[in-house]
Amino acid sequence: TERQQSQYELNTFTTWLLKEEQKGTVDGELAIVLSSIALACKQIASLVTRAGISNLTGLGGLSNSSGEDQKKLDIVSNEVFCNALRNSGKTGVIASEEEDLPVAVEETYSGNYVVVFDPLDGSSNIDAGISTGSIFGIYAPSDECSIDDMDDPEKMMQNCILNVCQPGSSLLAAGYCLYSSSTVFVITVGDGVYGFTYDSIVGEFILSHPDMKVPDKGKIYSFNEGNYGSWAPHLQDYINSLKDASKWDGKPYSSRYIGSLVGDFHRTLLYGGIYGYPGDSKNPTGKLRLLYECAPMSLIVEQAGGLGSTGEGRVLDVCPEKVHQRVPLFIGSKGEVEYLESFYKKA
Ligand code: AHM
Ligand code: MG
Repeated sequence: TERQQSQYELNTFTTWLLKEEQKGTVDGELAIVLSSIALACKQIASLVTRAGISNLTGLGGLSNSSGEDQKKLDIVSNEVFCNALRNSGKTGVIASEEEDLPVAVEETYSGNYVVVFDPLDGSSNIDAGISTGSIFGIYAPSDECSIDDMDDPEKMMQNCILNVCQPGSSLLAAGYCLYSSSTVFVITVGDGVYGFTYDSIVGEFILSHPDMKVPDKGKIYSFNEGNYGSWAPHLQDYINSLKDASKWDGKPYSSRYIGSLVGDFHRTLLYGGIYGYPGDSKNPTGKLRLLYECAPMSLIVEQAGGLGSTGEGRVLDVCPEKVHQRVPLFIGSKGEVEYLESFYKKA
């Protein structure tokens, strides 16, 4: 029989990790990588909260591999993530939205996990105090991209790229941290989805959302509709159908768009609905990056009973050829993503 929980018992992320280890869904080394990531997220949460009073708003003066201007906080958050992963001693290769190429980590002792991340997603929202987030994915350890190949840097880099370019279906773990009115850490290790809310007094993530499930349907759509004019006709038809009240018992879908994937996704996970960033005539593959944005979110949504689609197929089946490759994304409630896909099938 199960022991009754005392009212003074705290279910922290650390205790959850220990239980997952007992269940055999994570091993001790992966648990260390995950705790390091949770620590990085706590540090970024505090930096984001204090940005306006510690001179961390505005541009950092550099641009990233996708040609976007980096904010000061993009650069700092990337450093925080990299340091945390280095200090874990368990990561072999890391790839970040903010780095041109994957990096082989010198301080690895064992483990050699491959970690991909976007340290601060939605950073255009930062200066206005609006939600942002971090996203990460973890692939199985690999020894092929190792610092021992340092005498042949070209070979080392090719191996690192090969190691990082894996389909989302091979992810061992994925998660995100939302920096908003609360700081929420959401994770899957392939055994359901769990959400933890940061308690700044205890200094820990506390289990607040056990076994999260996305509703099968939800009448909220989240797209940057400013791009409507450059969308394909079948996509325009789809959006028009959501707005056509006569189709939906007199009440059309509601539109909600923060412009921060983590925030828009988190709402979709809890309330149901669909988030989309389609390709358009200018950017046929859309904006979001497969490796550290679309694939981790797709693993989470599938583990919660939803779908992550490119419009034409499962995001988790797409094998990246390039580290910063983009892919169209439609993600959320199963019924809503299937309805969107039906417009692609008709096209
Ligand atoms: P970023 O990684 O440079 O922050 O860009 C990703 C963000 C997502 O969080 C968000 O969903 C999307 O870009 C918003 O793009 P847009 O401003 O085109 O709507
Ligand atoms: Mg991003």
